[in-house]
Amino acid sequence: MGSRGFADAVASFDDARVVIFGVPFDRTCSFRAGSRWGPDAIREASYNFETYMMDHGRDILDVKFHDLGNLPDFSTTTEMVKEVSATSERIVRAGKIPLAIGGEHSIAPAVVRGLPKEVGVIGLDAHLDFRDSYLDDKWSHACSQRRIGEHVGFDRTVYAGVRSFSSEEKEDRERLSLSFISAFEIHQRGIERAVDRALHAVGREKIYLTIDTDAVDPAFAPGVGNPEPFGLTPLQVKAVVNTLAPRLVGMDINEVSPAWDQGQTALLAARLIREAIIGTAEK
Ligand SMILES: [Mn+2]
Repeated sequence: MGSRGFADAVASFDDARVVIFGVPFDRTCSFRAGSRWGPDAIREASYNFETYMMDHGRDILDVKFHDLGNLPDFSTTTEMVKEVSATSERIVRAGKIPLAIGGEHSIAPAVVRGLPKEVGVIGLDAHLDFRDSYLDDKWSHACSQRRIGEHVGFDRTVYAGVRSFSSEEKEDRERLSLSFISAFEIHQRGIERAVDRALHAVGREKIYLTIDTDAVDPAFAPGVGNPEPFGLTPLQVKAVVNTLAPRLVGMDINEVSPAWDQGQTALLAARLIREAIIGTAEK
């Protein structure tokens, strides 16, 4: 491991309920590179927090979790997808919850492929990520939901917080009946209603959550690869994580690019990971 593990990840692999691993991969980045530094920056930020979480009334040390460290620096998406899927599958087969830290959003479908297909996928993202291919790569970060939908079904995945897609993505979305929840709808009608709608849309008990940090407004989380105005607030994202955590069979958080801010984006990601971990014990 290049740096310290995630704070309070003191359990062994065998004892852990949640297993963290980092994927420092940003080779399909189209605008601002640097999410390869995300996993270690998020781990470093994780030491900021108390183990007691006052809003949950419990201590994160009550939940056993382990940090595997980072996967290697892959040179191609093919290689990355193969190894990330294998790692995810190994964790799932051991009866544990994989929690991947990116790296870019291209890691998400790779983690999902390690899970059984009977899972609903809820994403938070400024972007629909529904291109069939981008810059000649089907595993680009811009295709994350397309690849996820191919695995679990286009009616079993929904991204929320969306405020940007191309005209081709719009056509494909309509043709393939992919639903989404816009950031504007969330601001008008509230985050609780959006989570209800997302759960209803995917129609599964078991949920995989993928958080592209650019779902959050760049005023709060400027350290991302593709910042997009009109985003969610940190508290709205916390509400999503708190609601979904008891049903999670896997999660990733991606696109934190620490060179582009003063550390606040990694700090938020670290806190959201802690919210997810403690929430898995709130069945
Ligand atoms: Mn995005």
